[in-house]
Amino acid sequence: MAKAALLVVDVQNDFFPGGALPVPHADAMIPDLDRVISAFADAGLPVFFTRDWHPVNHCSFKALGGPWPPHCVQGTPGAEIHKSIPMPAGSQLVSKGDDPDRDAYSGFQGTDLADRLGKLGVTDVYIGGLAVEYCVRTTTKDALLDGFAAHVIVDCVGGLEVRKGDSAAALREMEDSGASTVTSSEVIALVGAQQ
Ligand code: VGL
Ligand code: ZN
Repeated sequence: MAKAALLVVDVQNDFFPGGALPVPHADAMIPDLDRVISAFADAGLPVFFTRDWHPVNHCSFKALGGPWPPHCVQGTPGAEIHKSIPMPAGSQLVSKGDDPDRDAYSGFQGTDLADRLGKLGVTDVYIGGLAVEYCVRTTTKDALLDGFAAHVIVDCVGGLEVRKGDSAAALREMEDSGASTVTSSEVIALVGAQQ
């Protein structure tokens, strides 16, 4: 039997408008994402939140030769999960990117996420969050490599669009790797029907 889990990727203040590395219009997806989170919680299905959790001297920061402004520094307000995205009781947090010398976009890289999903008997992961070209893309591809079926919730992701078209290319790349794309309404109907 299929068992679903929800992976909410990096919905942290710094990735929203006003933050250090904002995804344009990221707040537009919050209502749909919140409905999906509630649907999983109501169905008793596991909900995981990944968070980018960098030390101040992280190698991805411009001052250290990386591509990004400082963002999601451990313990700062920018690293907190957005206050309009409630974490249901029992949801699990996965921190990544905490090694100063290693860039880590995927929620599976250097974490025990695969083990935690495996122990729960999860077969299918539904993925939403930020940013679609970086952490959502790499998390989705690693989920597939780890043997999970991966489904990207297209209206619950947003892209940085460093170059125009990056988000669309990322979605194509995930599909080419074997991920499916679904809408939040489809996921909510599916999860509701499993109860
Ligand atoms: C991310 C850029 C840098 C992400 C994290 O969450 O997609 N992007 N660090
Ligand atoms: Zn980062």
